[in-house]
Amino acid sequence: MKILVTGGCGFIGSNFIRLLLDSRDYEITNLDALTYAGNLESLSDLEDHPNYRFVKGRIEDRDLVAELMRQVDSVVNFAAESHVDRSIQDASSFITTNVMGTQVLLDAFRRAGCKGVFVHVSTDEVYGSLAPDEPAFKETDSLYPNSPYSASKASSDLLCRAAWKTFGLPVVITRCSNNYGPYQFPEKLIPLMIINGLEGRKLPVYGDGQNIRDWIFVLDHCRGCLAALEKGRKGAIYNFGGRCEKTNMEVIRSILEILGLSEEMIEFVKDRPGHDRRYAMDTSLAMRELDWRPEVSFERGIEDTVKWYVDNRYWWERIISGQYRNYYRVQYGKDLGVKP
Ligand code: NAD
Ligand code: TDX
Repeated sequence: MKILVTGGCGFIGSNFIRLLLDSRDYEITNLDALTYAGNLESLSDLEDHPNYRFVKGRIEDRDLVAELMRQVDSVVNFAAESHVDRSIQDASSFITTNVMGTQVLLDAFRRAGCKGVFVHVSTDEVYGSLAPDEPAFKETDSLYPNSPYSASKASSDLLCRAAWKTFGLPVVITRCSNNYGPYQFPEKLIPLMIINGLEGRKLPVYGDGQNIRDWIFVLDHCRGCLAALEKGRKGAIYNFGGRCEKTNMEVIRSILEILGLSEEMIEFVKDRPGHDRRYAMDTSLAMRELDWRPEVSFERGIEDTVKWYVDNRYWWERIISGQYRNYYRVQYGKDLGVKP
């Protein structure tokens, strides 16, 4: 099988490519724009793998996508603008990439007559926010996105559904809860808190710190995406989650404890506007149809993750200094052509 993985230089995409190259004999093309969130260094050890190639480009580039689509069977679409706070500052790139880019991929997949599957990777945030006593989200729930980010992801899900209904495109949509693990960009809660702790900086907690997220180790999510690619029912939506609801304060306390640091490092800051209170996922459909379940406990996953950031200072120090942006020029002899 030949697979186009989009956004493969991001957090989840790079872990997914690693999993594929370790466990399958598929040929992978990684199409990534190398925005600020894309880091070629996350896959530097796999650059020369015979089943892997990197193409720098945007998913909304029709000509490039059409050409690549003629060379593959299936698509796994991770490419997105993914940070809620940035979408509150400026939503425009979220519309371009998440909405328009997804439609370009769908159109090109159809026109090229790809024989495989189009897996669209989405998020629990499309369902909105839960009250403390409400049941976990099901795939049949209505969409109530609350941030520009989640609204753009919900829009892309609906475009995928429309492609399935109108053209019979073999689309599978996955919706996952909050991921954590190696190679996550240090703007997201867990890597930010680990790195601030290691650097002796304050840990900024939004609002009262009682917002609840369902945390899943990234490899469990990647296994789910692979199951969706290989076994997913066409037209289906599958929820993935870690069955691990925790308040932000609980997560931060676990990190401080592993690092042997005091809670005095915590600083309560202004809340995120429109901050979703709680997410929780009902994953029974994926468990039944894909024979999937999360395998890594939070206790093990967070230990491993903290250890990874301690052991891989080089990786995140180059992000903080901006040095990671030079890697493309060093490897490919060309400028990135985009501002960080
Ligand atoms: P990320 O921000 O770490 O990575 C996104 C990648 O997409 C980067 O490599 C970036 O360069 C690339 N990209 C951005 N715009 C592009 C464009 N126009 N064309 C080509 N490439 C582009 O994101 P992530 O956390 O790895 O998330 C991956 C996907 O999973 C996203 O679709 C996100 O919505 C979804 N998701 C993430 C989480 C999570 O907890 N991180 C949970 C559920 C779903
Ligand atoms: O500095 C912070 N302080 C803080 O209290 C940051 C960055 C976050 N938070 C809070 C906000 C959230 O309640 O922590 C929680 C997690 O925040 P993020 O890491 O920004 O994730 P979230 O907004 O929950 O969205 C994530 O999960 C779903 C991903 O970024 C999305 O891409 C994914 O779709």
